[in-house]
Amino acid sequence: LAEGAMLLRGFAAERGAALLAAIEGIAVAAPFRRMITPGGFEMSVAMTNSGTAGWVTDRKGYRYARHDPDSGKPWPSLPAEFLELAEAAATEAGFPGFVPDACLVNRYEPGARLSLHQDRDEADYGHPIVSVSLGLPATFQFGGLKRSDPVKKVALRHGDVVVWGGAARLFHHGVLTLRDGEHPLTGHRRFNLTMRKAL
Ligand code: MD6
Ligand code: FE
Repeated sequence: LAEGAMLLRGFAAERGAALLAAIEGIAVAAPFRRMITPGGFEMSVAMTNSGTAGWVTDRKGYRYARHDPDSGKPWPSLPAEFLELAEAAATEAGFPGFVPDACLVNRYEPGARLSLHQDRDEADYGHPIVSVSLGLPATFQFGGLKRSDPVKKVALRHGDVVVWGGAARLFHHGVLTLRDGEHPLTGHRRFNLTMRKAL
């Protein structure tokens, strides 16, 4: 995609069912919810987390929190399948030894979108992010350091993994409005895992 950003087509495809089962387990302890942006808007993407820290947003801002604000409990721990996949994908992309401590789980239903943003709430941008797409396909927008930089569009399908770090770590990106469809494992939904070293 760019220097530091690599798309690994189908890298997680054969693990899709196991990853989705792990997501179901996470959602039992920490249900998906639509969070509120600092500007007061409800996000169209529903989110939950696993790991030592989870990404949250509310009227006070964006941050990582060690506890689920809805329950007051720690987030469910990172499943072993997530850790293994993150390490393997990062190694394949040239970032060996990646050990995430946070996984944001995004759930898209038809009509949901994620506007252009940077991932910059992590403590150290020296670590990459590993992103896994499951279920319905989506169009990913991939820009540059400036919000106004031109964007490339790339289709992300079930099992695709994106690893990015290095020069691309702070590039803007987003997901266009999800179109309805039916996937054998997820029905009318898309899930995305983004694994990070947040703390
Ligand atoms: C998504 N992904 O694919 C949203 N962020 O649903 C992201 O926002 C993202 O794919 C950082 C690194 C990789 C990503
Ligand atoms: Fe992001």
